[in-house]
Amino acid sequence: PQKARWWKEAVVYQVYTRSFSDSNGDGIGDLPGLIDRLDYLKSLGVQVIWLAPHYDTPNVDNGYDIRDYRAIDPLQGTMADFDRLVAGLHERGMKLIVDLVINHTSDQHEWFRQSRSGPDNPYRDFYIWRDGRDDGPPNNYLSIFGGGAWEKDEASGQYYLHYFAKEQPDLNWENPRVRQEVYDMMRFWLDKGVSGFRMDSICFISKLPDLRDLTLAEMESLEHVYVTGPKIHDYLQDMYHEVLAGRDLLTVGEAFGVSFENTPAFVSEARNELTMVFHFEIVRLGRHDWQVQDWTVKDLKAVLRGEDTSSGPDGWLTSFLENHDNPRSVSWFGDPSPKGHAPSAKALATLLIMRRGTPYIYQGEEIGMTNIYFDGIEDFQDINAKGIWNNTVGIGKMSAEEVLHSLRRISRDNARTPMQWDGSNNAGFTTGLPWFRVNPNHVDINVERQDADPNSILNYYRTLIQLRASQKALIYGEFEDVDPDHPAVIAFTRTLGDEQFLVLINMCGETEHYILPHGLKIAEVLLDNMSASVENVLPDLKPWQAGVYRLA
Ligand code: TEU
Repeated sequence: PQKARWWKEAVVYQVYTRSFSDSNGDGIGDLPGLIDRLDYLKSLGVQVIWLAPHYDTPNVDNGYDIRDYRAIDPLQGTMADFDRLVAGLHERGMKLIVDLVINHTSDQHEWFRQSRSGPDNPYRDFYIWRDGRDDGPPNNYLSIFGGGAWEKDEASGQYYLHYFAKEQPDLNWENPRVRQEVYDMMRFWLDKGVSGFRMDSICFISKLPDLRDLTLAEMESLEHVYVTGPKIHDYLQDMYHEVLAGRDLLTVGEAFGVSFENTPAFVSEARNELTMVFHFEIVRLGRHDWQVQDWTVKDLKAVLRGEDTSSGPDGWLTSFLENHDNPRSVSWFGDPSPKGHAPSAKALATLLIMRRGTPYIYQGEEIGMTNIYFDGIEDFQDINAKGIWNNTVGIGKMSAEEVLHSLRRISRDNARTPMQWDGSNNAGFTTGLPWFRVNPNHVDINVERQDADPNSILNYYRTLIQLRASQKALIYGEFEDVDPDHPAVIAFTRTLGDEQFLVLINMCGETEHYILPHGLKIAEVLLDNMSASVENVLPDLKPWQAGVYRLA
C-alpha cells in the first residue's frame, strides 16, 4: 500500500507566467498578474502551483535560459512580488513549486562569461569544453532543438556543449563547485518558502564519459541516449542529502527519454532521489520528434498501463496531457470542433484526474483551450519551431508545406497563446499589445463564460478535483485496465481495500455499444459528463461520454 503524502493528494496547476495574466499592460504576463488570479486557482481546487522559470533571463527560450538564478526576470516582476506570491498562496493553504533549470544556463550567465573568457579562467570547467576533431566539432552530438550540439568559440578555438540552443550551454556536473553552487541556490529558494521543484531536463545532467559518436539510430532519438549518463543517480542522491532531505518537498523530474523500466530507480522512496517524474510517452503519442504519425486508443491504453508500472513498489507517478512544450490535448486527443469540444475536453479531464498519479493541469486546459492556426513560419515564436524549420526547409531537405503541416499540429507555440479569461479584446489577458497572438476562439472559450455555466468544462474540472479529494481510492487506489483490447473505450478501476471505482471514457465521437467485461455492473454514478443515470450509462455510450462509477 502507498504511504500517505501531501504531494500524492494534491492537484498541481502549471502556470506559464508569460502567457497567464499581465498586470502592467506591457503585453507579457507577470507575477502580480498571477497574484490577481489566486482566488480563481483556489476556486478550481488545485493545491499547488508550478511556476515557469521566474529568474533573470535574456528570454531566448522564454526563461529556460537563466542569466541569474537569484534575481527575478524584470519582465515578470520583483523579488517583493515573488514573496507576495508565496504569501498569497500560503494564506490560501496552497503551495508553490518552482522550475529548476540546472542542466544548462544562459550564455549570458556570469559563470559562462567567465568560462568563455579563456582556458585558464577558474570558471572554465563549469561548462563542457573540448577540442574539435579534424576541422569539425568534437563528436556528432545533435541538439534537441535541431542542428549540432557544439558551438565553436573563436577566441580559444574550443567547442562548448549545448543539448538545447547554443545560448544554453550545458553545465559540467562533474565539477563539484558547480554542484555546490546549484545546491546553495536551491536552498536560497527553499528558504523563501517554496515547497519543491520541477527539475528541467534533469536526467540529462550526467554526460556520457567518453563523449563517443552517436549511431544513426541514436541520432533519431537523442533523449534516449542523453539520459544514460552513468552518474545521474549519484548526482540526484547527492542533491537529496545536501538539499532536499528533511524538508518534505515535491520534486518532479522531467524524464524525457527515461523508460518505464528504468523509472523506479528515480522515484523509489527508499532511494531518496525524486518523488515523481514526467514521462513523455502519452503527450508524444502520434508523433516522432516533430513528425506526425497515427495513433490508436489501444496504443494509448498500452502506454497508460506501462506508465502505471513505472512507479515501482514504493514510488509515485504523474498524470498530465499538456504542458508548455506540447500541443493542446483537446486538439491532439479530442475534437476541437464546436460539437466535440466540450464533451471531448471533459472526457480527457476524466482521464487526467482519475488515473493514478498526481495530476498536472496546464493553464487553459481547464477551459479546453485549443491549438491556434498559424499561416506561415513568421507566425511562430518558439526557438524550437524555428530550429526545425532551419534544419529542414532552410537546407532544402523538405518542403515548406510539409514542415508547416507538422508544426501547426505539434508546435510548442500552440500551448503558449495567452490565457483566455473573457471574451473581450485580448481575452482579458492584457490591456496592452499581447506578446503573442490571442486565439480568436476566446470569444467562445473563456473563463468568465464557463464560470457562469454549471455544465462547462471548467465546472466539470472543479467537480472532478473535489471528487478525487473526497475518495482515498481515487488517490491511492490501484489502477487496473479492465478492457485493454477495446478499440475506443478506456475502462479502468481504482481499488483500495473494499472501495472500488470504475472509470469509463468513450474516446471517440461516435456512440459506442459497450458491455462491461468480467460481468462488472454499475451501482452508482458519481459523475458523468452526459448526466447519465445508473439505468442508462450503458449499453450505449454517447460520443465522448465519460464518468466515474461505483461498481455493484
Ligand atoms: O524541455 C526539455 C525537453 O526535453 C523537451 O520537452 C523539449 O523541450 C521538447 O521536446 C522540444 O520539442 C525543457 C523545457 O520544458 C523546455 O521548455 C525548454 O525549452 C528545455 O527544457 C530547455 O530548457
